[in-house]
Amino acid sequence: EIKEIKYGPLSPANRTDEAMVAFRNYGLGQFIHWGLYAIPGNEWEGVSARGGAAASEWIRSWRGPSAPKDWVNTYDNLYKQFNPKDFDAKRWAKQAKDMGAKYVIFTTKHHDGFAMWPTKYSPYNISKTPYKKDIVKEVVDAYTAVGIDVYLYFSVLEWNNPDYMGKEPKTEEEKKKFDKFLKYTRNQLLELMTNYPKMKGFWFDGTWDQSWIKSYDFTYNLEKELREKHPGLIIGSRFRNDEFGKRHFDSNGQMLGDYEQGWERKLPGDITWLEGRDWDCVMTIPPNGWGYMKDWSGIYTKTTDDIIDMLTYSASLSGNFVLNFGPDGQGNMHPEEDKIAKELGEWMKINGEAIYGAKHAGMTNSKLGYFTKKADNLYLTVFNRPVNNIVRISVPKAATEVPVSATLLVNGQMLEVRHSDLGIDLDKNTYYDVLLPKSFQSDRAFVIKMKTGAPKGKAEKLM
Ligand code: H79
Repeated sequence: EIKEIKYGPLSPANRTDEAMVAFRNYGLGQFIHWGLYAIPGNEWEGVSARGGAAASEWIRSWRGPSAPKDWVNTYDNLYKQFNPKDFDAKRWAKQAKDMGAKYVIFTTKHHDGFAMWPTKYSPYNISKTPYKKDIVKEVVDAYTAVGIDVYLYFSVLEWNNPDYMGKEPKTEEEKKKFDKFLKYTRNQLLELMTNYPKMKGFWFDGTWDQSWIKSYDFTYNLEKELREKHPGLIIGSRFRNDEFGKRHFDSNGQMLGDYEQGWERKLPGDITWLEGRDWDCVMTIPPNGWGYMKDWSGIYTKTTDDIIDMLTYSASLSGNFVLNFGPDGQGNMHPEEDKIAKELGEWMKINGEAIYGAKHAGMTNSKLGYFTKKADNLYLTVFNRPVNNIVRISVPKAATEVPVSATLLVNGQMLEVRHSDLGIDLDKNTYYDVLLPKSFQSDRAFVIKMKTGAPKGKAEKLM
């Protein structure tokens, strides 16, 4: 039965305005985690924080015998050393552009509470570092200049703020403190939208504590205000919860926000898991760890092929794939990130057509590869090439749209399409075989682009 909910969604499901259509068509994005945690890079004075902190950007929470003495205090003072001499937002933006990213999500403030912009509302910000300059502004300007939309990552939770508490504020004093914190959060968010009017949306994080969850009246009004002040603003499902404490989705299952924000380092199993919602997947190259990690040895770090797999898989389920980068304390990407960005960009230049603006094709993905569609184009990204060079695509016999011609995206070569059929009435499917030339070789996944149209003629009988 339907529950009466006062604090449900504030924006319509499946928005069709220009900003939301742009979001829906991005395909590929870049995440950047940059903050004070870039300085230690997941270790301190030769001691690795692995195992002692969940991820490199969580190093402040490093405890136990291997943690340096007075570590929290050391961490909180790292800002005095933040002076990234190699930072050049234009270089990052060019790299992202060459990689094929259509949007970037940049950490304005992570859980440590340090602001990468000169906020008026806290002294703990970039202007107090030797670097001094407004990093958020440099990022917004450089990326916007090359046509990449900018989204601002913002952690509500703050580890070092005495006004913040994880639990529900109960005493008068706690209530006063947390009320101050809520006002501060509002001020910062309005400040970000005012300072960087070109920003397209927020990517919220750190909203899981009871203090925030119990503030549903405040957050409801805040979301309303943010939307009013910045028409077209895009907010994910992590920002808010209803009055029953339901996060992401209200108690009636309605999504809160414009896109589903639950796909962090994981992917949906199939299209039915999404029920037509917009979504993004945010992914690290190491298993976990978003901020800079000096040492990538001894862990499985994803390959360019892994990334292409996850990207095309996301597109086949109509979602955006966002690849994370964690630059070091000087403003340089990890060398392996540079390598992956370059290789992914080379692949996207050829095959991006199968990703940008491409949607779920109504076809079943298989080990062969993943399907996307755009207008009357059907794309199949092939990861496992059959040894007989016959790419067999099964289509329900009742289908009114079937593959009628095919080319390879890499070189435009026409491929023969053969309609074959088992000739058995019980078989619900009929088969379209795309024949790959033996001479065609590819080191990576490749894309077959098919034109679809009404089925014609009788099928050849299969043996
Ligand atoms: O910024 C990156 C991570 O640092 C951040 N999100 C990405 C984008 C992140 N923070 N936490 N997590 C990811 C994992 C959260 C784990 C949680 Fe919990 C489990 C939150 C609530 C339950 C662990 C236990 C943290 C708080 C309690």
